[in-house]
Amino acid sequence: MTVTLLRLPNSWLTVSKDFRQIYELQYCILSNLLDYNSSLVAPYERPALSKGYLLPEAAARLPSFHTCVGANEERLTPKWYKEHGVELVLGTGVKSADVKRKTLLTTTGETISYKFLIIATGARALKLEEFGVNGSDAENVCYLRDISDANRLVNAIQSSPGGNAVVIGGGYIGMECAASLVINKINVTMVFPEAHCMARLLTPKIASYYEEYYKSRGVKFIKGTVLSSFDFDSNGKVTDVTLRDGTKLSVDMVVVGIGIRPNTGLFEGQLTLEKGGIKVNGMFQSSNSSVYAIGDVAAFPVKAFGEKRRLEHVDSARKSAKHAVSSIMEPDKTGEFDYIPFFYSRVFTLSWQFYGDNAGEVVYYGDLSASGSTFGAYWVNKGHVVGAFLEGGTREEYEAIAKTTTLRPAVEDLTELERQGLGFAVAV
Ligand code: NAD
Ligand code: ISD
Repeated sequence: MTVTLLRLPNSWLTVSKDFRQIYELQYCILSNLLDYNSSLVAPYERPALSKGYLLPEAAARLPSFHTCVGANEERLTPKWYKEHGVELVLGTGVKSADVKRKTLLTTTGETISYKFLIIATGARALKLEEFGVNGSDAENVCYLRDISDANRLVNAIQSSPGGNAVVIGGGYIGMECAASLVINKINVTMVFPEAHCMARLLTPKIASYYEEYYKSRGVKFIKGTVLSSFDFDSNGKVTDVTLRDGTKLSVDMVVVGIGIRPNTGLFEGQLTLEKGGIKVNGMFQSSNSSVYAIGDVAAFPVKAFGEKRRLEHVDSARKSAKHAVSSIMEPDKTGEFDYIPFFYSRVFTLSWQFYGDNAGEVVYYGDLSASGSTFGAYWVNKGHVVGAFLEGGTREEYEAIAKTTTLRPAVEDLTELERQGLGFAVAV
């Protein structure tokens, strides 16, 4: 039986090694449906877009980063889908879904029936208009979610040699794009409302390390304020950015990374939602037993935290995809998903990983004042290590902090934990 893969751009969410088993069943996988017109390429690894794709030399380009190369697995080119009996439907959206009837209606007017549905619709970038600012359509205002956004960003970079960019947002997109702009010799000012960058994850002390490094590379920070309006030239290009604190900045280009919203629209009123996403159990099954949800759109139980989380990261996307497939194919052999959240980023020559939960007291180790150093932190909650961050570690050291957050060892003496530093994790 053929699989219908309804794909819209950048859907590594749907694809895992086990994906090839799918063609034994009748499946439908919905992926990134809202952007369906913007790209006609087979699923790819989105993390490349804010990193290697933006480099001035030897930039990453398709087909090199089709899924699943990021997981060190086979590269799934269009030929792969053909050879494995997977129908790859590009440039087609789903207009409506009827989970009771188990049907989908596509933008081409086709009705598709399914036995199981895996929702991997991901999320969409929040637009400035949602905060009352107009101008997202200007050609030098760039978002970054899919490959067409990345192409637009590359064009803007190439049209602004030695120019000025304002990066709005201090999260993953803001930090990774700012680093790429600097590497492209563009002057960068970052603007975000919080007191420090990466506020969802990092403590002020860790964030300060990265901000100082960025400053040493010429990046300016304007914190505690947001964009208020743009000025445009007669061609509709943004020339100036005015901030709510009154600052006016002259720009050649603007990059916006102000967060995402899960694409749940098709299923609202049909499936139970939680944390802004589709609520699923430990098998990734939604409130309708034939419908599964994975990746950024799924709110799943994180056993170790005793609550549901919606995780926006490639690692949970890959692993949730694999687990959902296994839940469907081998329900008797598949247990509840047991996952420790993992996040990472690479900018300039820096590279960090974080595992677990950033809750509780923070214990730092290493030299956070020296650029290029190895340092880290543990989060200790209710007497147990629940989270661990490490900058500049080796593979073995990252494995050690991952293991530590899985085992959650008890810690009584925080001073002793600080003294042992990375050695504590290595010895666990
Ligand atoms: P984010 O949630 O990481 O950061 C959003 C940032 O925008 C925050 O700093 C926030 O304060 C700021 N912000 C919100 N409203 C604002 C406003 N009106 N003006 C200025 N700043 C505002 O989201 P993102 O950076 O847009 O990233 C989008 C998605 O891509 C996330 O899901 C992220 O996890 C993912 N991503 C991850 C990686 C990685 O894991 N390495 C890399 C790139 C993207
Ligand atoms: O690692 C990443 C990355 O670069 C993304 O864009 O995870 C994300 C997504 O938010 C997962 O969809």
